[in-house]
Amino acid sequence: MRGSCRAVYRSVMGTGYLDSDDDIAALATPQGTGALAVTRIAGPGCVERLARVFSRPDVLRSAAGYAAVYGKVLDSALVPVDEVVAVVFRSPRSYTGQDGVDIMGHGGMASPARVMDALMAAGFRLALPGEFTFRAFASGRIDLARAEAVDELVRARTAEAQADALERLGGGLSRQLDELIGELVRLAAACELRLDYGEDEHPEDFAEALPALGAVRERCAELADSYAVGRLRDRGARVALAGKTNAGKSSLFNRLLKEERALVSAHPGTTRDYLEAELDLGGVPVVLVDTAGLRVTSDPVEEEGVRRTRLMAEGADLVVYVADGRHALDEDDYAVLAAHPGAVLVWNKIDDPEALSAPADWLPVSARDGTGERQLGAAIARALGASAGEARLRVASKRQHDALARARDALTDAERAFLDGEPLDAVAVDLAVALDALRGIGGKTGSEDVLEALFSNFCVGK
Ligand SMILES: Nc1nc2c(ncn2[C@@H]2O[C@H](COP(=O)(O)OP(=O)(O)OP(=O)(O)O)[C@@H](O)[C@H]2O)c(=O)[nH]1
Ligand SMILES: [Mg+2]
Repeated sequence: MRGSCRAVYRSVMGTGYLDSDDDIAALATPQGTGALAVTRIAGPGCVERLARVFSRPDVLRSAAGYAAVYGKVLDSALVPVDEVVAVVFRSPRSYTGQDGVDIMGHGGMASPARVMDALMAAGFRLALPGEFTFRAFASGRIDLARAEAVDELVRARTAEAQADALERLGGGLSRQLDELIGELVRLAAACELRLDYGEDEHPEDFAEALPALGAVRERCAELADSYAVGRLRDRGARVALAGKTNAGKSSLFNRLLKEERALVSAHPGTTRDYLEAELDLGGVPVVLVDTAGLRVTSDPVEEEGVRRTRLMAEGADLVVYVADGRHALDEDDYAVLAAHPGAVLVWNKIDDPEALSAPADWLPVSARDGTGERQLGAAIARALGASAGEARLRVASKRQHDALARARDALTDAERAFLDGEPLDAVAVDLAVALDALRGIGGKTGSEDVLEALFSNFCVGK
């Protein structure tokens, strides 16, 4: 257990993360019906403790790492509660770095609960959110960037977000940061050397280091910028379909979802309550919202629907404004569009012989026959800023983004200080700030608040 982590424990939630000698247990699979449920345990005494409630204690005790032991979990009256296969991990070759066991039992609501009761009776403590991963971090097995990647991986909702997180978990980001840190250490040493010599002698020597400094600054900036896409892929976006009654919003909603979810009819004012559904648009998990058509109405229920549409549109990351292409735009359309300057503009019903041609900037679409559907998906992804570019490494955590931005700014200051002829002391200070920021990403200089905030948001059982 590292010293910097030990202090965290006292500030965090009473019992907790730094109590690493405890044997902990948690259900690692979702609750509900399923073939299997995995209950995970870890801690220095966890195998011995499990043996107390296991039908074949000696086989379990003598199991080597990676061995699978068949047996039954027993309650305190030694009555079997489930038939399981226990996969044993031996320190340090385990997720946490400690001894651990993944107990594979039957799924469903009842079996895992009875196994957990038996474990609690044997003296296990229920694990805190992210506590297994915290132990992996505390034992030095993974750094903080990889610990975050674990959480991002299990929460990923699209293949793209999952691939990004997997790359970070594999250490892609950590290796890149180590390289940048190494480069900055070298630059800081060069700077110190000049300071030791007395900078009046050869201040220009440090000028040779400027291109390298600029390259590190550039890389920090690129990584910080990758957050916009990384966050979108991680969190997703809300996209609201808005427009007048009968424009074809619900038809478009169904088309994008590829199922007949929303009611469609020629009767204006069909949709009243809004509908939501999740879909994957260019790697971004999008919550698409179908809303009540905008019009002045004397029906109080429909009026409430219109009010909610306006709220939805205001709260959305993006508005897709749908117009009935058979009618010219009027001032009511323009009023809505003025309120949503970034809206994606859809000219619907172009299959209809009476349809007018789409004005400039409007996407010609037919919700009926699917014309323009692919272009619409691409336009939404583009408007969300989700075009991923070539970047292979992406950051998805605000903490990482902020640290990279801090490093970028400090390095910009360092370059400017040198070019302005300021004393090298000033440059050295800026380099130290940048180094500190980059080291913080891996958790090498992690503060207690950061660790607490980070791990307490994890899933239990991870
Ligand atoms: N020809 C043609 N008709 C369409 C198209 N899209 C929708 N319609 C028709 O337009 C009418 C209204 O469609 P909806 O999808 O219910 O329109 P809406 O915007 O959800 O309407 P409200 O919920 O009342 O605001 C229906 O009769 C649809 O069949 C299209 O692309 N082409
Ligand atoms: Mg509708």
